[in-house]
Amino acid sequence: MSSLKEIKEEILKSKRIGLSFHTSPDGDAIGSTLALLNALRHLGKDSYIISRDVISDNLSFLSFANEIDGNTLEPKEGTDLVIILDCGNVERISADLSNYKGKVINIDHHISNEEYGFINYVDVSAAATCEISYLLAEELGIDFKNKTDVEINIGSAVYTGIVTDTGSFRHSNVTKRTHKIVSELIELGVNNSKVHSNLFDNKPFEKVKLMGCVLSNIELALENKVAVLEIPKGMLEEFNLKNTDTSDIISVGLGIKGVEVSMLLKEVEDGVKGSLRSKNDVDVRKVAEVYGGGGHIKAAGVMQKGVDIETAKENLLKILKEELK
Ligand SMILES: [Mn+2]
Repeated sequence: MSSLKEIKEEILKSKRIGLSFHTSPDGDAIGSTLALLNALRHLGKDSYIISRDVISDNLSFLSFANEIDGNTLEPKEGTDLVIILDCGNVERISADLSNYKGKVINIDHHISNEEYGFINYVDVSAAATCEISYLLAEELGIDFKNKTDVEINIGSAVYTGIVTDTGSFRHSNVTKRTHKIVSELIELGVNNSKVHSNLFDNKPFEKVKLMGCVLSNIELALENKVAVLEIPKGMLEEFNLKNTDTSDIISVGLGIKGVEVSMLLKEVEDGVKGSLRSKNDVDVRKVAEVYGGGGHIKAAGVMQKGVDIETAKENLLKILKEELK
């Protein structure tokens, strides 16, 4: 793995820097990127967001979140460095780099990372890419003891990614370092309660009704060890929620006594998007990888193209059956 110092040196000698993340960005992708953007702007660096995705409502409170508007799809003229955060492979980047000839730095924590950068900083022990953004900001000279708006804005973004990627500190990816960084964020004055409220107590009414609809059709499979949740084609439109993040619905399945794996299947234009969460020992990344997906041991995702929701479900259950033995 490269060092944060190397990344700092590349940043300092770059003239124009574009930042991007994985498609359908979550709190960690957005948080780690906006933390770095705030730090770069503070250093006076010409830096901007490249994204085909639009910021989701519950993350719009973060500083510069409004710049994630889906309007800049590829690097701007004169860009000599692109930094990708929280994204394991090139296909998932929310930016079109096909015409870009400059350098790419890859900062991530996914074990399946394909090291596609000129510098790859992949720390699989980080609970969130936001942990790395925090350390990189320090490396870049941000002093979190200063407690001005700049540090608090960076800190709030970092806290957001840590909270969302750890399931509010409940997942086994949480380490001593996670809590150490968070303790420094609280000392700095990051309002943890306000961040939680923004993230989780901010659902559109229609979203709660959608959750009700999905939950009323929940099924158990493989001797009640797997919960299956489905969002068939048209359901999101029915509730007027086409661009809403639905990944949080999956955790309800994991809350069921005896369930080891929760699976959410979402029918999209060209196939079925599957999300998998594991409670204990089942490695759902292995299951996702069989169909070209990836992620972490306890949280993974996979896109199955050209199949219907029933086939996608049977495919994943077949692999899961082996894993549950
Ligand atoms: Mn992440």
